[in-house]
Amino acid sequence: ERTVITFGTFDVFHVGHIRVLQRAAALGDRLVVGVSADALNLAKKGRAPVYSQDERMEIVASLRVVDEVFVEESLEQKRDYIIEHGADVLVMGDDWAGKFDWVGDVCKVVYLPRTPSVSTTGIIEHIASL
Ligand code: C2G
Repeated sequence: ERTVITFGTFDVFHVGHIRVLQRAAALGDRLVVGVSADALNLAKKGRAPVYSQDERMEIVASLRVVDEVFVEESLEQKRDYIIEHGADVLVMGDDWAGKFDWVGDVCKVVYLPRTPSVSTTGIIEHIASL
């Protein structure tokens, strides 16, 4: 059995998110998703997500292509999460290209192209302008 792991915030869930998860799932038999903690987002982006980590986890866990979800507390723990979940492949969108090559000693690392012209920031700006 080939396990695929991926990570993300998945805030204000949109079509770019489902497409990367579907493409990640297609690379193996089982898809595990690390959903980034609220505290990690605050540290990384300087703002809290629109949806709480519990809500984001509930949404991602409900998807047909997702087998398991867990909280991603920090970017540095990536190798530990990969080992803990027995992942054979790490998938990330290509906005992260090269950034996680350092886990290449424990699994294969694949960067998939992002879906063009959809982003959480764009959605927030759109709604704010209504
Ligand atoms: N994504 C995509 N196309 C978009 C938007 C996002 O393919 N138009 C992908 C990203 O490349 C990523 C996943 O969807 O693989 C989740 O994106 P974010 O929620 O923005 O995740 P991010 O905040 O980058 O968190 O350990 C890494 C982080 O937790 C990743």
